[in-house]
Amino acid sequence: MYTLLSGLYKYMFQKDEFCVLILGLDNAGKTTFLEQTKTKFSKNYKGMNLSKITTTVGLNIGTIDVGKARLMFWDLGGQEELQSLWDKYYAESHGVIYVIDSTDEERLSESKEAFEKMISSEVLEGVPLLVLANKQDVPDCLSVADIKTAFSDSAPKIGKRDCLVQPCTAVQSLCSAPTAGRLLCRENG
Ligand SMILES: Nc1nc2c(ncn2[C@@H]2O[C@H](COP(=O)(O)OP(=O)(O)OP(=O)(O)O)[C@@H](O)[C@H]2O)c(=O)[nH]1
Ligand SMILES: [Mg+2]
Repeated sequence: MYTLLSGLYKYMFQKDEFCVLILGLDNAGKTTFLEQTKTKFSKNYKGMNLSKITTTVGLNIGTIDVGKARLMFWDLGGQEELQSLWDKYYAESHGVIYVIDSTDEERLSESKEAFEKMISSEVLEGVPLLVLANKQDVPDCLSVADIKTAFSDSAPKIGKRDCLVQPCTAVQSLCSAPTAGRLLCRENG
């Protein structure tokens, strides 16, 4: 009887958990995006002052519920010396959000290099990918189309995995975090 009831309880209330990595160069806006996501989707989370966010050394973790899915975000530091730690988290991730600073044309090729290294990992094969062209509030920033063009020769490495590029303004919470959730839910049935 206990097993039956606990099974029923789990069926009704237990959420499927997915780990989503947030990657990208330093200053791209990853932690800002995570903070906004937590603020928008966690009822009792007040959120921190965005101007107090400093560069991430290590990782930040955030959890939100989207429908029957629980998304655990791991926001990793993007500085060059920290990028070598990214692959330690690949095996456990169900999705990747890659954040690009659309105002930083100078570092776009550096970002593309880090992106290509990441998607070339066999461990991430088939893992859905959401690319955010962040800082769209800044006049004259690169558009999604510009970024797609700059990253176009990465397409063969992306292969058949689900991949979506979206404009984003993390400081104004104008991007859709659950897009990652929807991608994941589709991928995992
Ligand atoms: N204008 C503008 N600035 C943004 C936006 N998102 C983030 N920023 C700013 O970009 C800077 C870096 O943001 P972070 O969230 O710390 O960047 P990060 O990717 O976590 O950087 P690391 O932790 O060093 O890897 C901060 O000054 C943010 O306020 C945005 O949408 N628009
Ligand atoms: Mg950070």
